[in-house]
Amino acid sequence: MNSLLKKKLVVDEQQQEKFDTDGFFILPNALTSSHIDELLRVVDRLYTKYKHERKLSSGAPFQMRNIVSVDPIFKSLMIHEKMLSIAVDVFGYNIQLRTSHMDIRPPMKRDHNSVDLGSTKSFFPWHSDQPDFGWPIENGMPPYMEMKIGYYLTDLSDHFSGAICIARGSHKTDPWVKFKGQKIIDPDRIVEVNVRPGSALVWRTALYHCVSPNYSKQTRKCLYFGYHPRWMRPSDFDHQHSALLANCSPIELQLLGELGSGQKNYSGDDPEVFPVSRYWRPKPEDIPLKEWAIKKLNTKA
Ligand SMILES: O=C(O)CCC(=O)C(=O)O
Repeated sequence: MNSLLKKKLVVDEQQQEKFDTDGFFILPNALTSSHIDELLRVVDRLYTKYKHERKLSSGAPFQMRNIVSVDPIFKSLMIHEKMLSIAVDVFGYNIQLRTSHMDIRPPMKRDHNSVDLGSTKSFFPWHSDQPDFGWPIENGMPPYMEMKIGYYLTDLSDHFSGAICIARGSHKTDPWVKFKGQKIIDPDRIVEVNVRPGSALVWRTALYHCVSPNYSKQTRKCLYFGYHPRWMRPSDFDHQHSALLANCSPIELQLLGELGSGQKNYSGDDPEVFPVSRYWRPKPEDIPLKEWAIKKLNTKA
């Protein structure tokens, strides 16, 4: 049973075409400047706290996972109406969060480890997102297992300012070429996502990606929300803690990996004789995002 809608909520034909062919599209002005400021206040508070607690050096990068459980502002970004509509458009309504993270990358000195973009010896080698032991591979390529939305809170419009770099179309065809006896990513396919604050990147995480060195004067700050089907296991949590789940809406519960009803009958109502996972075979109340999307489509029409 396919969880894709027959029509799109917000994604237009060109965006879908780009997402299918190149594996990504960029949305300038996804966040307002006041929203960026509010997010930055929380990001900075967390960064200051952990920098101190973990005794990080001033140039050390910092990543924090499962941020939706850390501050309500991240949980509310998870249900940002337009961005959630985009996730539903490109991946369907039977989805949940696989991961949510913030990534901080202070300016760095130019050295031999940073110049060679994405090389195995560099600070951030080319990779695609996958669990240990990888995805099942078919005809040399991974299937479509997940997508992410990246939110960029600082200015990344300059070359080498710490922006993510992606290999265009590498979810579909092998991007590696031979150069001087080595395998490198085809330079013609590399896109450095040089964007203004508030931009979002909607992308398939099967794309090979790395990060450009940050030779700018400011610390790069961004957030990622990764979505995958509900029948997979998230990477940041098994079940989220009860304090986070208390007072959540049905849609928030679904996205946080629970049943939308808030009940815990994960194996169905007859687990002794006929257990059936509600992730594998959901009831309508388990996936309120479906009803939400259909209602939105009907009001749009
Ligand atoms: O820091 C970045 O922009 C890249 C993060 C990354 O590799 C990922 O989200 O998988």
